[in-house]
Amino acid sequence: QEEKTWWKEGVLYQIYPQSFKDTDGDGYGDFKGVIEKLDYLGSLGITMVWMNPFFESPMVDNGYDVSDYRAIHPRYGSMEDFQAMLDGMHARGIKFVLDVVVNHSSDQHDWFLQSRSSRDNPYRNYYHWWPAEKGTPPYRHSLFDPEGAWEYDSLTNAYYLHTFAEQQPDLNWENPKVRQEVYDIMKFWAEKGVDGFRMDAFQFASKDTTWPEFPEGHEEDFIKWYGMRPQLHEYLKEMYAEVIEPFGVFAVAEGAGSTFLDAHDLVDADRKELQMAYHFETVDLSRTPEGYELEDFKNVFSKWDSAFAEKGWISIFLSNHDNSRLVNRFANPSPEFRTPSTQLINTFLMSMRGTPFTYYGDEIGMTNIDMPTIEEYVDVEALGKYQTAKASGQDLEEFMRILNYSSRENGRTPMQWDSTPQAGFTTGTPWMKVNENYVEINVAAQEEDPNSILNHFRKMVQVRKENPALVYGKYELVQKEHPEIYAFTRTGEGQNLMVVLNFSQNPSSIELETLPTDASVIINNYSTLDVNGNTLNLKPYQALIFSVD
Ligand code: TEU
Repeated sequence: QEEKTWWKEGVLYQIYPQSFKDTDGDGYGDFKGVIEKLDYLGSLGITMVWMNPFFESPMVDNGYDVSDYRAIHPRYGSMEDFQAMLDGMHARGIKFVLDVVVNHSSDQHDWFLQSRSSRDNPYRNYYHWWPAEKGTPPYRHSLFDPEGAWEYDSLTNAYYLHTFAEQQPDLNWENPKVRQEVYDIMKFWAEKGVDGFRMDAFQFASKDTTWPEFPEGHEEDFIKWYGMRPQLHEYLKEMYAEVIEPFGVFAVAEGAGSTFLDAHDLVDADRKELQMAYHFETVDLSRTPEGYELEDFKNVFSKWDSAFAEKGWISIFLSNHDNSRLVNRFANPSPEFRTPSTQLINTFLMSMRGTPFTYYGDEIGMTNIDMPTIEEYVDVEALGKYQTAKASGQDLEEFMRILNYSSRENGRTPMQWDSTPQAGFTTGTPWMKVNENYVEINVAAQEEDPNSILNHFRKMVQVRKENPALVYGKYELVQKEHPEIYAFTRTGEGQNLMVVLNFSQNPSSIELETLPTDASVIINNYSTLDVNGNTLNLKPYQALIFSVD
């Protein structure tokens, strides 16, 4: 096995800054708000924070369109506020992970303004241009723009490439100057003391600039066609030597290619590239209201675990700002089961090998909001998908049913702190509506209740920290075929632990060689333990970890 490190042993908490805590009443969360909540973060026991982009930006994609990588968007505060927030985290033993959005910039970035201004501008080849006299460029698919990834710009009679929105032109990573600019930006933040980087959409950074034709329908296999070109690895090695190693920081890639080999090439220690990656197979399991099958869920996690058993490291995540809420997708939002099922899914997240990434609000079981009509949507991805659906004659009613369940807006509503107006998030008008259920689901209410989702989350973070087998131990599936229960062992570091999770809303049972006792139980989301002979009987969504010795 590779080296033991803090980023393997840590628990990461993701903050969407515009939705966390507003202190100046403008309806957007800010750094001062995070500072106000530092003790709360400390009380969770988490050891890392990843914050989504807060840089200067026209906000076409909520900050994933950066117009100045060294400046802070005024709504979040000043550089001094940033430094105070960072110092406050460090004082509490929390490391900070910066979001680095460099597959593309904003079209308002000075580089792009220069680049588009003339064909012989020194910044021209900071981006990808196709001169229109060569005809229409070979089709490239855009993830956000129904018209494709090439945008015509009459100013120089040429097309530029944008994998995401048209206001997010792709940077030309084949240009060594661009790469140097990016490393300089990363150094700027590393010097301020950030401890890690999350590389946004990075698997798409390198392009084949001979622009071959791709076959019809290729976009169905997007990552295969657009991701992980061999040159990407050269650039990552360069980045490692320039930034990662000298500053002793770490970096996690969004996306892990389309094969295990791709993922290993990104993260194995001897590659000297990145340290961690996250894949989309889990979230892909649950993109419609019909939900997922436990069998598939077990398979995805088991196969990724075995692929990384000897070498390399991944993160484990079940939700983030690009997905709807954890509770709706992997647990059970009904009032009767929300608490035990969310506790179960948090138990699972914290007991797998791989660094757990938890998304703000999931520690209290925040849920999706209801947005049945397209008029309410602001997200550039949702609007793009709607246009595509409309243009291709899809059933729009069905489309909206799925969008309402799966859209990114669901995961972006303000944090529910208490039962005062706007959930204690802001004294003004929130940029995005607060979920009506804040009166019931909020931090203050759950602080009071020892059996709340929040207090279980805290306990579970502690359990992970105190049991190194949960971090480094071997994972083995137990009774793979069980239709309701996900059971597995984590063995190593002098420990032998068993995790038993009843994913069903009905009671279920499992026969085990070693059964839990009151003394061997490490965590249980119910106050009861029901053992009968060789059988462990579990309540709906009961989640147990016990020591087998
Ligand atoms: O997402 C990259 C990405 O591949 C998206 O297609 C993602 O899979 C999709 O949004 C899921 O619904 C990153 C960021 O996480 C996302 O928020 C940004 O919008 C995107 O890059 C562009 O920067």
